[in-house]
Amino acid sequence: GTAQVAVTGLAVMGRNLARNLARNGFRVAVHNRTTSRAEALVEEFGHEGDFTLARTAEELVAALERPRRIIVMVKAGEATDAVLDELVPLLDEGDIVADAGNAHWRDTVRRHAALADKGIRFAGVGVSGGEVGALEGPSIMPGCDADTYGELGPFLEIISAHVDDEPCCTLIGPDGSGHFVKMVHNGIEYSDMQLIAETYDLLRGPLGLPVDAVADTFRAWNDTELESYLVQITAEVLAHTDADTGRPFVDVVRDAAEQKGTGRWTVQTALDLGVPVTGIAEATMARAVSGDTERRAAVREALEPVDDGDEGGSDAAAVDLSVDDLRAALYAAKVVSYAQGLDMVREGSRENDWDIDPADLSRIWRDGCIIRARLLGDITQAVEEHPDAPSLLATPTFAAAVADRLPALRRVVTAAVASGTPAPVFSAVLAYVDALRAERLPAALVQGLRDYFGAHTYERVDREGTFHTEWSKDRAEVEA
Ligand code: 2AM
Repeated sequence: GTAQVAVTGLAVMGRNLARNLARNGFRVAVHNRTTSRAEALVEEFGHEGDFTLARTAEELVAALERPRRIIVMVKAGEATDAVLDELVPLLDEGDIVADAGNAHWRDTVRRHAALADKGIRFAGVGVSGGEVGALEGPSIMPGCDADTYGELGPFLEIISAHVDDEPCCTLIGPDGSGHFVKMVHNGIEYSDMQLIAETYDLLRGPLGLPVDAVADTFRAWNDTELESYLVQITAEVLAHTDADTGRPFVDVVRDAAEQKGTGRWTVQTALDLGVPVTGIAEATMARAVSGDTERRAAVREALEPVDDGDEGGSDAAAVDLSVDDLRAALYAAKVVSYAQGLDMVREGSRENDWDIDPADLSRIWRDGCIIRARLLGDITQAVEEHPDAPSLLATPTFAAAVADRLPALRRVVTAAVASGTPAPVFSAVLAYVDALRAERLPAALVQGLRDYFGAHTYERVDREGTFHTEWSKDRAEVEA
């Protein structure tokens, strides 16, 4: 065969990746379980480049030069295993299979090991950028062995987004590291979106702006430090009018956010690693609350007669909040949430021996992906200059940035609480910063309680050692 690379799984993401490869001059073999999809691709877009239509897995394998490079873009989970089961017996030692779907990173670790036993090189490739990104240049997060990257990387780097001449694609680390990083990316995406949503809610509620003014506000913010894809499309979505009713689009959409599960995976993994990603966690929980429609209705009704003294309505003076406060708070909260995400990547890397360079992430997230933002350039610089800083919040640039905006963030959370506007991510990241800054935390009391009921022991501030107080006897302290 003479094709340099294959794509199997030609739903919209796979189709667009295949077209992206062909448009960049690569000879691409295309295959899909349901052949009509592959035929349609060649029919419709064949003029864009050099496609080879493969009707079967055998034809796909035969179409490729060696070592073969096969990109799998099917539904994550069982479908991926089904495709691997079909392909692998047809492959030769040294061939490369890259899973570009949204696999759980633990599945990728498992598949990498299983295929390595058979001499097949496996890559888990995180791809972000949606349909348009897949076609025009996504951000790509590959996890694989270095020799595999040598064969596969040049293809991925050429089709990825670029900032100046730098590709938004680099080898993240071994086996599951690419999908791990993609997962954290998606978690950050959850918190970014929820923060934007909370900001919108406060602008419309307590500040009383009409929706078109909120749209204008986000549009103006996109020329500031908040410049980002998500802020830009927020302005567009908010400015959109429903053709049917003439009402703002955002007012006719049912307010129950869905999730495909990567936020949940991020939180589950973070809990396993013991890393507090409170922004991502609250964003994930907020989606669950929004989708809990029956309970929402029941509790709303049950609490209807309760007057909790909230200001309600749109009394901006009563809550002491300005539009500029929200801009500053949104930036600060984003920074905190990114800091938490980067901490999680560092811990995951340590736990799995992946040796991930955190500066790589912010660098390849600068363009192509959903969380692309001006902020990511500054994060890259800070992490490069201070690789050993235990938190992004401990780097000079971002310590100053957050310190400057902390009063605004506090006013935003205060206003949210006073007006009864739920702002779980704003509240959570502020509490996180306050906890990190605190001289003493009430964790000391928690330790005392644990020692009381479970003899779990404690350490002292003034002496080395582990201690237990004999609570049920004379309350003497003993060395444990
Ligand atoms: P299909 O067109 O034959 O359904 C997204 O669903 C993509 O994953 C589609 O290309 C789909 O192929 C493919 N897919 C889903 N389950 C699959 C399976 N078990 N085997 C192969 N491809 C599958």
